[in-house]
Amino acid sequence: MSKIEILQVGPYPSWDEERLNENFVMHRYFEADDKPAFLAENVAGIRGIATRGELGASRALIEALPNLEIISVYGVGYDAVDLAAAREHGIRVTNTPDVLTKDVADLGVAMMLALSRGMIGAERWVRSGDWAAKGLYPLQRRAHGKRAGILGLGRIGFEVARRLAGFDMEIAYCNRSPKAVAGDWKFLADPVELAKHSDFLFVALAATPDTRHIVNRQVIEALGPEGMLINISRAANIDEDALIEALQDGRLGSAALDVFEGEPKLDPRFLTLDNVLLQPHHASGTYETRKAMGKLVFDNLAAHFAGRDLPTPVL
Ligand code: 8YV
Repeated sequence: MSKIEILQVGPYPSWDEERLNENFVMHRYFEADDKPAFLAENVAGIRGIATRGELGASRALIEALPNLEIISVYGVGYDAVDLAAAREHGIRVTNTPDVLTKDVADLGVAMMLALSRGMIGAERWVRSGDWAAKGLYPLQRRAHGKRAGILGLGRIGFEVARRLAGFDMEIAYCNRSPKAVAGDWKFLADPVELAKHSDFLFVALAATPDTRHIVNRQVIEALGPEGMLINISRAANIDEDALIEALQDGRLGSAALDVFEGEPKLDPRFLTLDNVLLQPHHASGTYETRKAMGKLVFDNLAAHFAGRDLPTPVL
């Protein structure tokens, strides 16, 4: 029996690609110079897409594949998949939740600490010889005991809050509705109110059309000149122009960001700011988590084509 053909939209680590290549015919779309010609040549046999959270699958791509049955996403965020198109064409969609939750939360908390305590600059202070030449590193800001706001108390937001409770922080959250798991954490229905009650505001919600720019100018100004914004979700959840302008003129204190509009290309204005911590969308980027994500991408494809229940279905 011939192997099932899969369109691979982005690269995976070698261990994932070996497993996929052993079991499927993988068409490496991301390497094709002439993508329309590549699709035309291979379209007939392709029954699945293997993609990445930030790459997704557009309506155009979905509708270019008449025999497409499933889209398997390497990542928890499936906002780059046109779900309406998938639904219209009866195509299954899967993602890789849970296995990455705690790593993403860890990096969010690490970003808060690294930026509030000036660790990146401190490393440069030592390596550059400034410590010997200029003396003590400038004082930084405390994190423990401060006020933390969690915008989106989903799996990742909950793990962030759970970690921050260990820093004796006063925790509030904003969600579509209060969550029983939140215990005595304060529920605020309005993102502006949450920002007003936060020294550190974590953006941890899934990106949807309804959440686009939920962190707008008003939220940013409510967080204020002493506040820090930490984004471990999607850039689309923040009005990036409003963010940059507020960082430039001091209406916002600082920002720690793992995601950007147009990534991996950033708005060049970010590179002129000294009150930001810039990270290359690697919150789930550990060997342990990425191996688990890659296995789920494979397991969902294998389950679908074997007629079994999908391990982690979205649609
Ligand atoms: C992944 C992510 O790094 O899970 C997601 O949605 O954005 C990240 O955890 C990314 O999708 C991998 O390409």
